[in-house]
Amino acid sequence: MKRVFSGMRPSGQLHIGNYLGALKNWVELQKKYDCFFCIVDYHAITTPFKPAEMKRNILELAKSYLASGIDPKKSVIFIQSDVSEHAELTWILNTITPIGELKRMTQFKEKSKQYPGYINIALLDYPVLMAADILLYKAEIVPVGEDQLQHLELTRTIARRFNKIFGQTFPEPKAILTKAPRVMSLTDPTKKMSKTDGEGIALIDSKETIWKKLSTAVTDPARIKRTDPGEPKKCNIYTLHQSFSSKEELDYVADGCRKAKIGCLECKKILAENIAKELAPFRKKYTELSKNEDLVYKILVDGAKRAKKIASQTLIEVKRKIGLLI
Ligand code: AQP
Repeated sequence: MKRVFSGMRPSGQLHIGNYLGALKNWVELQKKYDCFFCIVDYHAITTPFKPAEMKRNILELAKSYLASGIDPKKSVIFIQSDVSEHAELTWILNTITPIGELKRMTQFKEKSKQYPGYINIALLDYPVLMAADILLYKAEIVPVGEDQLQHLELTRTIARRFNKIFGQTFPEPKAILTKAPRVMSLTDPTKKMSKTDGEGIALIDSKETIWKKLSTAVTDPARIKRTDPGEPKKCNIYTLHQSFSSKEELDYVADGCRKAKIGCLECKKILAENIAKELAPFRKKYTELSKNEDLVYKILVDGAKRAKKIASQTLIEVKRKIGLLI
């Protein structure tokens, strides 16, 4: 069975971008593949964070994985820092990764701009840690959002380089994208929706909160007045409809927008209803898990054991190949 690896940073509540871009795919993939889903806490400390909130964020993320339908009987769910091999392999892969390649990464440039007082070596090294995450499990498939494609390409380069220098060891992993690989921000549709911005629709948001966030969201700028016709293709709300609404609703809002038969608020109300409906099972499961957090801890401890078994084998193989005493 082919292996899948993916992870998310415990940096805040998951939003519909994380869900549509990655998480929804994970649930499907576990039916066909041997899946490893990681809580990448070492990645989360590369940008500003509050130690007092980290433990809670890790637990909330584990609950989100489970509430979305990741089944711990089928898939391995674990915390990155519980498996020390991730950091060890990163160190080794650092030795074959030129600094220039890391400085070119878009995410490094963006995060450096966002946090000018926090440009640390680990932020630069983020993609090498990601490569180590994936290669430790010799994963062949990596379901991610579009923003992570550049990092995945670097993982492939690192795998190729390692194989060439030290002998065939790693497969070159392939990315799998969803139909909505880049969900845009509600307040600034030129930017991707992001956890740390806190403006996106969180998976645990109530119907009222979803509506509150959507009601002020940016639409086609051509629609200043209710009677102005618009172009759905230029509207972030219509793009979201494509992920949450039926064919009939899509036709209704597209036609209503183009002919100014409906206003943006009516269009958003339909979307709010549909998002709330789709996320309702997630919220229910999440609430149930919140009453039984001991079970979530147990799943994470068990997951780390299962992950470590494979990670340690790969690390031994790598150390032998590069000539370290073992
Ligand atoms: N807006 C998005 N659209 C589609 N996919 C997205 N992903 C993130 N944002 C979008 C995908 O979700 C997965 C988890 O991402 P992450 O936790 O590693 O962190 P991130 O990419 O940095 O996500 P955020 O939400 O933007 O968090 P912060 O604000 O902490 O940086 C990845 O597969 C990602 O592609």
